[in-house]
Amino acid sequence: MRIMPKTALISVSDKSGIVDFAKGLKKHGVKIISTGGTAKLLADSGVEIIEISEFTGFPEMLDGRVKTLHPRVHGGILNIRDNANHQATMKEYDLEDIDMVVVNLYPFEATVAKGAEHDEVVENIDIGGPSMIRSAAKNHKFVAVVVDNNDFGRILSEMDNGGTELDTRVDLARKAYSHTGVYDSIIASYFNKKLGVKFPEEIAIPARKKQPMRYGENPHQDSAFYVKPLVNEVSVATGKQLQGKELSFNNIVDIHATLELVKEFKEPAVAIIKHTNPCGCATGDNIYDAYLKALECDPVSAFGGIVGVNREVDKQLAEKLGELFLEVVLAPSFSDEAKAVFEAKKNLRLIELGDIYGQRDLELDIKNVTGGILLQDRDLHEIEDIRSLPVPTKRKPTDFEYKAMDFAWKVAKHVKSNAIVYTTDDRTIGVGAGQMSRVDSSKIAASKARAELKGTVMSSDAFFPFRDSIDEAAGRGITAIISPGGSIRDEEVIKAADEHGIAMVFTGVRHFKH
Ligand code: 93A
Repeated sequence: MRIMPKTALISVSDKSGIVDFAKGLKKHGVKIISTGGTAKLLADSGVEIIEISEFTGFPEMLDGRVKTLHPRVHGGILNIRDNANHQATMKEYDLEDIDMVVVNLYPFEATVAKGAEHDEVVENIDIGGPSMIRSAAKNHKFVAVVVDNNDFGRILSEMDNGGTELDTRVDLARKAYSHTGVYDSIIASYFNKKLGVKFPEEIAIPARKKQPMRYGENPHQDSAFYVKPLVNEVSVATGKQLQGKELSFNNIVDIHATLELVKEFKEPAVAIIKHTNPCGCATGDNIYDAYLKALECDPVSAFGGIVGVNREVDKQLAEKLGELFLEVVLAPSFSDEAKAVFEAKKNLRLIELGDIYGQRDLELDIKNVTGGILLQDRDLHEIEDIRSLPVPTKRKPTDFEYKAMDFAWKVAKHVKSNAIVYTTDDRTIGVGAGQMSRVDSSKIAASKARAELKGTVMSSDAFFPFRDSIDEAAGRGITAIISPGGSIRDEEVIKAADEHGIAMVFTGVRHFKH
C-alpha cells in the first residue's frame, strides 16, 4: 500500500540535507510542521513551514524540554486511519493526521564525547524525539518514520512514484527502533560508567556497523564489523586502513591480538601473530632490529602473519617486511617513504593507529555463549616491579634472568592457554600455545626453538600442576621460570627447580586466555 504523506513533522538536530529534503516534500504539496531551530533553518531557506507552537497551541516551553509532547502530535501520528473509533476521536478533538515523522535526536553521544558536565549531558537526553519516533514506527502501516538522513533520497524517489511503500515503512520502523534502542543504551552506559556500575541488572550494548565483512571466520559464515560508541582507546576499531585488500574477520581478530601485545612494551617492539598467537615477539634498540629478532623465532609460521610494531615504520623496515608474504602490518604511523615502498604490495593491508599509548578504556571483555554473554574485566594486569615478587627457590634470579622473565611474562599473557614461552631478555625463542596439557606446551615450545635454549627462561600463564614441565625445561637448559604459583604441588615444583638449580618467581597472578 503506497502512502503519499500530506503532513510531515520535521525536528532534527543533524540538519544535513534537511533543506533539500523539505523542498522535495514541498514539491509533493506536503504540509511541514517543525520545531525551533529546524523551523528557523527551513523558513530562512524559503521553505514554508508551520511552527510546532502554532500546531499544538502551546509554546515550546521549559527551555525546549516540552515542544512536541502533545496529544495533537501523538494523536496525529498514532491514530489508526481505518478505525472508526479512532477517527471519531480525531474529529471530536479536532486532531489532524501526521503521516511522516523526520526526527534525529539530541547529540547525547557527542556531548559526552566532548567532556561536557553532567547537567549539560542530561539536557541532551532527548525525550520528545524518541517518543515521536516510537509512535511513528508503531503506526508504520500509515506513517513513515525517518531517523537517518541517508534515507531522504529513497523516500523522495518513492514519493515520485506515488508514495512510500509499506515494505519501506516497515524497514524504516525497524531502523527507528534500533536507533532509539541504541540511543537509550548509550545513555544507560553513560550512567553505568559514571556510577562505576560494571555489571548492571540489564545491559544493552550499543554498537554501529562499521563495515560488512565478506564472510566470518569461515566463508560459509556471514559477518559484519560493529564498533562501540564512546570508547576512548586506540584499537582495531579506530585504525585507519591505508591500503590493501578488504580486512577479513580473522584479520580484525588478529590485529586486536597484535596490538594488545605490542602495547605491553615501551621500548621498540615487534609482534608477529598467527591465529591470535605470537610466533615471534622481540624488543630492540630500534624497530628494524626488533623485527629481525622477532622473525628469527619462527620464520616459517610468520608466513601469512600479522606484524605489529610500536614505532613508525620507515623505509628500511618497509623493504624488509616486503620480503615476506604478510596479511597485515600495523603501526602507529608509516613514513612517506615506507608508504611508497608498500605501494608495490597492493594486497598488503596497512593499518595506521596513531598513538597506541593513549588512555585505556574501562570497557569490559565480552564473551558470547549460546543463550548468553559473559562480561569480565579485561586482563590488563601488569607486573610493576618483578624484583618485589616472591622467589621460592634456593637460587635467586640474576639480573639477566629478571629482565628475561619480565619479557617472557608479557608475552605469555597474550598466548592461548596452556601457554609456555621460552625467551631471552629481548626475544621469544619458542612458543607453545593452546595445548590441553601444560607439558605438551613446554615440549612444543622447545621443539619450535631454532636458537639455543640453554640459558633462556620460561614463562607459564598458569601454575604447574606437576613437576614434569620443570624437568622438561631443565633438560633443555632453561635457567629461570616465571609462573603464578599456587598449585597444591608447589612444593614438588619448587623442589624440582632446586634440584636443577633453576631460579623461580611466583607472580600470584594468572593469565588464562581461552
Ligand atoms: O527536549 S525534548 O526532549 N522535548 C521535546 O518535546 C522535543 N521534541 C523534539 N526534545 C525534543 N525534540 C528534539 O529537538 C528532536 O528530537 C530534535 O533532535 C531536536 C530539534 O530541535 P530544533 O528543531 O529546535 O533544532
